[in-house]
Amino acid sequence: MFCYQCQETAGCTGCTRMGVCGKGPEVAAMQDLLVYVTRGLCAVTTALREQGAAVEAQVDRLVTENLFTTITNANFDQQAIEERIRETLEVKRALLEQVQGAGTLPEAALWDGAGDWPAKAAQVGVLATRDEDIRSLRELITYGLKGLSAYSKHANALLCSDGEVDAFLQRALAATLDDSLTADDLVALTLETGKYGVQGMALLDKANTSAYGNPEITKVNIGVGKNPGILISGHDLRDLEMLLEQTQGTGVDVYTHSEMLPAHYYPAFKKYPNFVGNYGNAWWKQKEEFEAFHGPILMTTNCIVPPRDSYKDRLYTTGAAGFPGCKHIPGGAGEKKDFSALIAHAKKCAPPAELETGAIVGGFAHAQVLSLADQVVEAVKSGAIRKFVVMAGCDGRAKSRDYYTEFAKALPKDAVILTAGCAKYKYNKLDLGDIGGIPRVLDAGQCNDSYSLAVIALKLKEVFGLEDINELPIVYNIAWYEQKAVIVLLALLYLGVKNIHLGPTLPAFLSPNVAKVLVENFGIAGIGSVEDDLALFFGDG
Ligand code: FSO
Ligand code: SF4
Repeated sequence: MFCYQCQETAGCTGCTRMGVCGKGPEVAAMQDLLVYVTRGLCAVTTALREQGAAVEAQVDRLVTENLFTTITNANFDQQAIEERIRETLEVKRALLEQVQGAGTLPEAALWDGAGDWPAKAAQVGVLATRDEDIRSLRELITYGLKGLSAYSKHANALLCSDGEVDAFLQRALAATLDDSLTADDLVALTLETGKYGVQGMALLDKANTSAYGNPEITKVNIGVGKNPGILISGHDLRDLEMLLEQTQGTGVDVYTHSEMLPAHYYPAFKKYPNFVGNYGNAWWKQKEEFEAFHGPILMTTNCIVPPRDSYKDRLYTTGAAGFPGCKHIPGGAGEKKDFSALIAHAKKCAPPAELETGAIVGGFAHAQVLSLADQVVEAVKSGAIRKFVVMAGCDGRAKSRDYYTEFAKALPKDAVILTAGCAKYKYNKLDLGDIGGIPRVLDAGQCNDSYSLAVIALKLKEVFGLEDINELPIVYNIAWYEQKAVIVLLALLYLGVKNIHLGPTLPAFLSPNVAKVLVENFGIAGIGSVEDDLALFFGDG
């Protein structure tokens, strides 16, 4: 196997025997093959679109779900992945018949699934591209598209889609098969991926806020109640809504975990009396925390850590998520999922053990922050707020990520953190206080809500009458882990944001030359020591 798509890749170079995430070589091989057949399908759909033919929404969904399935920690179930390969080959076969001059399509589009799959997978993985710069750019684009697929899929779950995003996604994925493209072509496509990243996140923002209202300032309980509970993790708000509906009057409470925390900020979910609070921390602490929760856990998206036997029978998956031996709740976009098995299971369980007490505050997505715009602008003009520090992104296991806690603690008292994603768990329980009533940690929501941070920055640029987004008193110190962070990064680059610091390590999939392009054109940098970075960000006084 060879996989280097996430920040925790072995030795900062690549997982070759076993994933640090727990992904074994057989699953890795089938994920490689799934990406390969999906690329092939995209070459077919792109050719059809060029011919003027329409592509059905079902095919668009198959593409996004396939890519989502291969995101880090989403799906460890080899059979489920093989089933997707079969389905993709079947859909591709039917569409291929409609392509004029199909013989000129790349091999991935023409492969019909014959032969030994593991042997085929070994020929089509990441290392199949020999040139390290072309490989680096192809993978950078592919990972961005995986993130974009995740966000599109969440919008699809709320019956929203954007045909332009789907058509681009498929065109760009097909382009990663095209040997005639130069490194410069692929750099241009990388930036175009960022453009559609913005569009995809805007789509999801609209889907979420139309369905559930605009996030608002909210205090979220981090303690526990006395009833048995169901813990819901991941990012899918539609799954949460269905779970809340179905648990009404059952005596079972619902708690959010990790990236589901921001659901509490939406007005629509506040009406459910059994929506008790948030339990635990970021994804990587789940082994201890799921054990202590005592009740069933629903993983709606990625961020599964291979479970301990002690709670494996309580772990359920749905959507793109999967783990062998764990029950999977079926249901596609627009379908009602049946969570009765979890509810019956919860009734037999003890209430969650208390991990902590108190509350955390969040809900600072664009509408909420813009409603406070006068106060914020005044604080900046008076000097009460010197700088905003965007610390969005992911959390992870690496000890080196303690940097972010120390950095948050050491920030000057006139700095405000803007955050989104699970990176927040590194500092959202520190009491960092407020500046004239504005909390020093403003949590916009999930990683996709980084879109809100961009909207806020663009609004401030307008209010201050600036030419360039980089003239704002905003600095970027972002933590990344998996591929959704890649699309957020590409989106920020597309919006013209410069000098983003990315840590705790730079992606292994950036070849030295590709890293050089990002450094020279966008000022991308890694992180240093807390002291040095504070001096860098605030040294101008
Ligand atoms: Fe975190 Fe996991 Fe949202 Fe990622 S929960 S790491 S960037 O999947 O998706 O922020
Ligand atoms: Fe390794 Fe990350 Fe790939 Fe898992 S997802 S195999 S940890 S690079």
